[in-house]
Amino acid sequence: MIIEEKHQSFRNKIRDFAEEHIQPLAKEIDEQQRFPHDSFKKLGQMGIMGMVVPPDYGGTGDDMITYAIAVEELSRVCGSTGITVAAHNSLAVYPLYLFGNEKQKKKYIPPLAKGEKLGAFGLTETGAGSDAGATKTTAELKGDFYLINGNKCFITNASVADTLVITARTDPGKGSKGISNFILEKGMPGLSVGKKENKMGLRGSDTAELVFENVKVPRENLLGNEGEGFKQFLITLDGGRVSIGAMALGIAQGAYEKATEYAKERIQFEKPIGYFQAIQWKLADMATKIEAARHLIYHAAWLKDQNKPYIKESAMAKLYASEVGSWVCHQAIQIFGGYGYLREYPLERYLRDIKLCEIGEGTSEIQRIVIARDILK
Ligand code: COS
Repeated sequence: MIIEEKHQSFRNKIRDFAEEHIQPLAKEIDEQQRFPHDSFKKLGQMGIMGMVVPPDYGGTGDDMITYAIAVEELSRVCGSTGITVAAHNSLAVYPLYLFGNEKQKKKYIPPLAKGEKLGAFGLTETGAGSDAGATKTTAELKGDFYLINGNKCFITNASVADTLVITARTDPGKGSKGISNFILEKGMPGLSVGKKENKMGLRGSDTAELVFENVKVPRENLLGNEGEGFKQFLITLDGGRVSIGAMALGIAQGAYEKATEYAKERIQFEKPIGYFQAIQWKLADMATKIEAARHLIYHAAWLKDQNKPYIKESAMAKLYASEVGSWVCHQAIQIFGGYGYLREYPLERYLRDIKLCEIGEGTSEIQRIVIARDILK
């Protein structure tokens, strides 16, 4: 795995941008549950909304390591911005690029890649979370269109997305092989947004239900072929897991830096608390685990860039970064003591935000299953 000079200079650029434009909004969007539309317009102008696709489709064609750094640096100051960028790129733009035909790609990707439009991925249902193959939403072919009926829940960007990739069952008798993916557009009759969720964390990101009531979707909006949907979304989730790992890494890094600064400033027993070994050992463990998570994430990203298998590695990266990240956020609050528990300081937001990384795009339990299957296959 090689971190090149270009990665370092990109990190400097995105960090400057994040500290200037994203960080100042983080507290307010969390408190108000406000989606910061303008941030994504600006990120679009910087190319961050189309990092996973080449310039032919309006993207930057960056490698996966650069993309992971982008999500990491945004999440270092604001997890909500990090997850919105991750879901848009990895779960909406990327499957369109991977599985779309030329006409679909030319039509849908450029406005997404430039940040003029936002994307979402509708997979999860109330009865189809970890068991994503249990999708109940149906798509019935009626001549030159499909009629889609059903519901999705916990969908990131649901109420702000213009373009949605969703999964539906085209063949009820075929289990996971009877699932297909479709491209939907905001405003299609019968497509509506249901309940907007009031979340513990990532409150500046949008999470809502999607409702399909006889949505007429042109046959040409089928992504790939009928029955390929299950594999398409497992492949999509592999990439998505690297980005959620990067998000956890960024949040952990942000919490760790704040705790380190505090350890140098906070005086107790007439000394900065960083003088005491109880605090030193915490900081040393935090730094070591964060660095290990960073290596796992960049390694998984590098494997993908080399077109090498990375299913196990992306699951390991997400699993480790999210569990270690949660632990780091706990330790950071501990170092802050009573102040860490106050809303006035960002530490409690970091802890609320990072919890999602152990749940979304496959729980930690699912990551362990993916890893174990790969080991035992
Ligand atoms: N990439 C590509 N193909 C994959 C794959 C992957 N990561 N994982 C499995 N496949 C293939 C398998 O090779 C198999 O192909 P064949 O039918 O040709 O043999 C097929 O997909 C089915 O695989 P499998 O039998 O392992 O599927 P399961 O139904 O047992 O499900 C898990 C496996 C649990 C791992 C899967 O359902 C999963 O990842 N669930 C979590 C979903 C999730 O993350 N939900 C949250 C979404 S938030 S957007």
